[in-house]
Amino acid sequence: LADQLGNIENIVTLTTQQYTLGSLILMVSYGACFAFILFFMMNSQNLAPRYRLVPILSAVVMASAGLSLLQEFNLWKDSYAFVDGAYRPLAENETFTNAFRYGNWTITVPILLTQLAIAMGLKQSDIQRRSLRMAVPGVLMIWAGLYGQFGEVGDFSHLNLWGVVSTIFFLWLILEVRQTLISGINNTPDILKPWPSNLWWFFLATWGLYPLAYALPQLGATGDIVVARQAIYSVADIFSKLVFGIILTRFVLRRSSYEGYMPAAEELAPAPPKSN
Ligand code: RET
Repeated sequence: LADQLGNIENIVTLTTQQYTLGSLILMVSYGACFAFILFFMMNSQNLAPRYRLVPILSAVVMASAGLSLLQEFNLWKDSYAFVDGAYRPLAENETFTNAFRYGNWTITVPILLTQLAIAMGLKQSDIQRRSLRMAVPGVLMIWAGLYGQFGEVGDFSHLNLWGVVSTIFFLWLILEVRQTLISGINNTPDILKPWPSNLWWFFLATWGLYPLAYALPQLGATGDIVVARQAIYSVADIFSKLVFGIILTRFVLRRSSYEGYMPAAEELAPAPPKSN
């Protein structure tokens, strides 16, 4: 069985358009990640100290995801060769796989969940406890999926079995995230209470895209499916990491000023010396 396992990218020939679109999607994804590293770093300056880690962790996520997507981009380029008017897999002794994405999520998913716990204003011991309780099902979900995604070719029993196992961990994770948001709401000033409940829907909508991309090969091993899957992963990545980071940063910015924090540098800096 093991040698029948594989990824559909290695059995499908792409048109020039499909190949270019695939490269483009991967390029925009890593480009967006790298571009936002500095944005998140700068934003940490304006926050109360207890929230500063929120955008800093976003910068770490951006760097980590950017490197892994750059790797996927290079792998994409190496895995296809232009032969007889089409982009053919396995022509250059290299296979494509999305498995590196899963490797990367092992790092980014626990970080994203920790950011959530910090942004909810929980006390230190609760942040640690809640992050751990979310990270455990999160990582198990990813590893089950990582193993499962090698079964996209041929019969789908391996893909589906591990997809179900992974989904069970996902449901467990969803319950843990809900608990974090509920204790967050109790901790959040009235005027900011809509934020955690909107985050709940945002979380479900964006994290829910990943299982769709996982299941997609069952619709057929075609070039359109290969490209559509890169597109779904990219949209999911940009919203669950980048837009999520922007939302959390704006939320903790409001929390900071609501809790009476003023960025000290601006208040206390001496006036610039007059020239002449
Ligand atoms: C898998 C396998 C199929 C079943 C399910 C999955 C869920 C994956 C998710 C991934 C989230 C990744 C994020 C990455 C950000 O850096 C593993 C595809 C349920 C929810 C948010």
